[in-house]
Amino acid sequence: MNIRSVIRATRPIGTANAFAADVIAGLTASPKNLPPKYFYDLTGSALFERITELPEYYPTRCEIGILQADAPAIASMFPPGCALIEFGSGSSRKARIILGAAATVEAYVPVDISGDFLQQDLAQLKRDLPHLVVHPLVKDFTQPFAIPPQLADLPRVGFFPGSTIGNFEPDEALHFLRHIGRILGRDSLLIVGIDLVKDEQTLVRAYNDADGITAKFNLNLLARINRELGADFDLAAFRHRAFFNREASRIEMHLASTGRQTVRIDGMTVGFAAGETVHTENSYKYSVGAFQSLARRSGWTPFKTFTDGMFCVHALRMVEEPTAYEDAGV
Ligand code: AVJ
Repeated sequence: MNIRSVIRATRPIGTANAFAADVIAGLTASPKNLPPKYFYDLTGSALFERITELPEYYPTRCEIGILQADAPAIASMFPPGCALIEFGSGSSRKARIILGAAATVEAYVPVDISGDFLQQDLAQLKRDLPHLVVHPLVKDFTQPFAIPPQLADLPRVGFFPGSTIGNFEPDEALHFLRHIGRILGRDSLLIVGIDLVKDEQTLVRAYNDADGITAKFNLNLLARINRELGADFDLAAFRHRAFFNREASRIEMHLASTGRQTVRIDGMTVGFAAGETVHTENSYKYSVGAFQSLARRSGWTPFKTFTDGMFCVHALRMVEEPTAYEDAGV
């Protein structure tokens, strides 16, 4: 079946044809772009793990350092007997740091679209913290979902580490923070990690590592399109580009075509001019004040920050009743 017929298909959109549809939409747009969520197939996830260990890539190390240093202070804000709800947990490594210091947490609810996530991690977590109720939810956390009924009455603390929110456009980040507010409800707390804006050299190096792992991570997107959609991208004919866009306060990653070329994707042809790029990722960087202002506009009240000067973990509180989806006006 070719891609156009996939796009036309009337059956429910599954993950494979959603990928095909997003790839075609992005590569026929001007300027060309691809959604960063598709970086994370098996190969891409392994490459991302290697990125987090690179000397140049400071965010993961810094956030873990902050969580370790400030876990007791963070835990001291938690209401007794609360549920810790993690958005897009992947590995429970960061939650574990908090859970180790927060004996008062009654339940841990990791929410992730990938069903095979952390089964092993969770088994180990249950052994380490036998009092803890662990209740994973296999859900797309960007969509509304209900807290399991047996946990619904517990006070709620949200956890969204990893600067993942930096992948969203600022208005999308605002919507997402509002959405989390509706899921967690009034009086909830939210712990969110976001990378800080800083000097250009540090930022640019973090996305242009000497070993070229970030380049491999970026190019894997084209390799994945070849593997899964039968395209014929020549990976040697594209170069990794990453730079800081100061006006927009974001790192941009692109794949630049080394020359004029055409690529076939299942019967369709996409042309590239020499030097033309596919924009593959934005990673927004926020000052403490800029993120707090975004949080306020999403209905959250900034409560406390934990920072090492490189990365910031924000604690936010939902003081008012969150606005309903229909009358949010955003
Ligand atoms: C997982 C989105 C936080 O933006 O720093 C790392 C992804 N891209 N190197 C980031 C990423 C290139 C990362 N986030």
